[in-house]
Amino acid sequence: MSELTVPTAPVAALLEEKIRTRRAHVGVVGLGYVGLPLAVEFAKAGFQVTGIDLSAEKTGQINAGVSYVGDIASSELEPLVREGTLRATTDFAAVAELDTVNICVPTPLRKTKDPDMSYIVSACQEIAKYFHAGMLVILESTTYPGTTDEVVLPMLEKPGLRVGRDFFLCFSPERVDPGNARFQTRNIPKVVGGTTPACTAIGGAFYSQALQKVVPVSSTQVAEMVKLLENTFRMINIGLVNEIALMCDRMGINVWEVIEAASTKPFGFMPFYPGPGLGGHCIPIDPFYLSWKTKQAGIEARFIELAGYINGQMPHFVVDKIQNALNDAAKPVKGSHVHVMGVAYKKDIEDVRESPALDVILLLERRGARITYSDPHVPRLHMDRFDLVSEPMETAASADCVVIITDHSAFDYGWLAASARLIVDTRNALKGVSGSHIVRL
Ligand code: SAJ
Repeated sequence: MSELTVPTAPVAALLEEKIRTRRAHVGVVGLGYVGLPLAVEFAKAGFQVTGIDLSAEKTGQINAGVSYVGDIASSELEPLVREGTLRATTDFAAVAELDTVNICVPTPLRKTKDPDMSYIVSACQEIAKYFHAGMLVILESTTYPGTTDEVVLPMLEKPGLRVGRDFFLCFSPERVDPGNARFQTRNIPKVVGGTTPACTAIGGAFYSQALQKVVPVSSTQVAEMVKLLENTFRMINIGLVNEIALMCDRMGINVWEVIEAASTKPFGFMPFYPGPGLGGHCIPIDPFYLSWKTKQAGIEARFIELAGYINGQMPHFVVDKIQNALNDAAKPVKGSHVHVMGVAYKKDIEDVRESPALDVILLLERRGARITYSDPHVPRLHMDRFDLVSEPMETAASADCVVIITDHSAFDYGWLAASARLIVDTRNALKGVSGSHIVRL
């Protein structure tokens, strides 16, 4: 005869009560530009928070109350560490004491444009060692639809533990826009979808304690797809406007004027701008997580592939413009001094990941140009074939050609237009400035 088992309160009710009374011990794995702000928000909401990261340098800085993430001031972090609300460790054994874990690790692409799931897998392998009943796990890393239920869930399941009853699993896309003063972790609506309805409910209750708006959806796949739609939308529209720029260039039409006038339409239009290519660690990458998955399902993501091709062509187009501009000045690219203004992947930030400036510099160097650059946010540019340091903007005055790749606010464009012999402007930074020495995208 089976022994009488005293029915325990449903695990969900116990966990939800811990969350609502803020007695839950919150964990965040991956303390980068997504994880650290999330950890801080939950600590500020009154939870005990433990951050886990592989980098002892990162955890050491956090435990010293020093922030290395632009969106979090040390003055905001230090009190939380001092009062013991937030601590960081490299030891995953801390998971044994946690009630919730958010996974915020990178999801890059391999060179073959296949998803690199190694960070998610290794984080889950470590979490699984200390994982216990009653936990809520939420994956935040951008990934293809199906990852949470097909990759993460099997790594957490243990004999006798059933998802949605004994533990809870969700996906919630990170929407952090580094440097955005208006939208920060706390006030960006938070989409969350669970493996089961009970998971979604717990995930929603969790985020509601620290964030302003929660948007529950019916499954992890929907939540995974939301993020991919958001960023694929941007990537394809940037590709469209880059193709429009190529058309306008061929027809001698000022594409910037076209976009400015189209933007007067008060509905049904959203301006995007042409540029030297597509940089960053989100937009050039996220859509290929989607196209990789759809290929598995036998569907060709043709818009993504085409936009990827067009965006990938822009650095070549820019280098051709530079070559033609030098040619018009009877100067070969070979041996000419080309000065690059701005190498970060977008204005007023320091990140150079996937920056089109890297492609432009490599292409010019292959054609024999001598390259220098100025970027107040990027003091040094170390790449496989060369090692450059940012030079004063005055260097532009002595160059055979200046190319504006990233239109940082810190540049003095009036001085540049008056001082440079020849300028290729890929960002319309010299809008309204005329001169036969200025060539626009
Ligand atoms: N770009 C263009 N033309 C445009 C817009 C962007 O060429 O009209 C280029 C940029 O120069 C850059 C690349 O595209 O090289 C990406 O720029 P981005 O403005 O999309 O900035 P990201 O990569 O920082 O994207 C992030 C994303 N945030 C998240 O994924 C959480 C994206 O969803 C945001 O919409 C974007 O920030 C934002 O709006 O700032």
